[in-house]
Amino acid sequence: MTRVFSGIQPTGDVHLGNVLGAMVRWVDEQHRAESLYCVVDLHALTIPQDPAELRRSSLRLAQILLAVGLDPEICTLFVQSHVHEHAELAWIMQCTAAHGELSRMTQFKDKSARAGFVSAGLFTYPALMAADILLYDADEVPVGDDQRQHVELTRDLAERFNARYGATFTVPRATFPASGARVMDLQDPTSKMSKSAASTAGTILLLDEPKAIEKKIKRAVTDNDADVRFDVAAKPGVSNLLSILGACTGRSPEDAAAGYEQYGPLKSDAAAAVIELLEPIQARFRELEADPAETLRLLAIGANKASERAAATLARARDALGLLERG
Ligand code: ATP
Ligand code: LTN
Repeated sequence: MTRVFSGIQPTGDVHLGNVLGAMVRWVDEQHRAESLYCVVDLHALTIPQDPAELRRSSLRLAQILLAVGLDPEICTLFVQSHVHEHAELAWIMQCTAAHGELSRMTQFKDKSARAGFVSAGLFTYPALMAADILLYDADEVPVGDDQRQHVELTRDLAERFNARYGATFTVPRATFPASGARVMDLQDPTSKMSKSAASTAGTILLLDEPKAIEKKIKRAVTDNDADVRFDVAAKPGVSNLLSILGACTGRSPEDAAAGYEQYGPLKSDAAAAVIELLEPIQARFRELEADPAETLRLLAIGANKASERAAATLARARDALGLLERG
């Protein structure tokens, strides 16, 4: 059976792009493949975090993933720092990666140019990501386009290690969502909806109230000709609304366009569809939020399942490298 691994950082507020572009896909995939999903709190440490906020967001993100539909009986949902093998294999991956190849990572170049404090961890981050993936012998890694280069690096590291020390790791491949799953900012529909946007006016947050969702969609940027059709280059704003409406109702954006002659009704229906998608998720989230001990219990079950496999892979790597066994 295909094995899938993916991770999401517990930083910033989850938005509709994360839900449609990643989480909903993970929920589907858990039924098709043996899936592991990880709240990557160690990755969040690459940028200084407020401790209380980090603890809160890690728990909240796990609750959101459960609320969207990850089922701990079907998949393995866990927190990265609960499985210490991630940090250990990350060291081995840092010693497998070349300084030059890490220097070529475009995400590091972007983030380090913007950051006030550039930690060494921000630089070696892709080695930790490679460890995440390789520990579980993942075949597929569902990610956004921005992570393509990191998964390529993971493949190179696995191949290099295998060539030097003998077959140890499975070489994974990245998988990407359909283009309709890319949600754009409602105020600037040529940029993707992102938690790091300057203002939240164009971002629908998972926990936004229905009124706020309606308001944000009503104010979404469109254009002057009132023609409703899917044409990303000529009509980015309208196309984004059609993608959102389509994704929420299980249709292509082209099909979602049928029957609309004006922007008003399209916006009302898009808002209604988003609210219909998010309301039950919000309700389940509120229930989970009221019982943090239950979430911690579910995460411990996930960590136990993950640890078993991670320990076996790390033992293989240690042995291949010639690290002396503990007597
Ligand atoms: P930022 O843009 O601030 O770096 P982000 O909102 O892109 O953060 P990530 O934590 O990088 O969030 O991404 C989590 C997952 O959500 C990834 O799989 C990513 O591809 C997906 N994702 C993020 N934004 C969008 C979007 N606008 N449309 C579709 N998928 C998205
Ligand atoms: N770097 C990713 C998050 C991430 C990840 C992973 C994704 C960390 N480890 C392993 C897939 C597989 C991001 O910032 N979106």
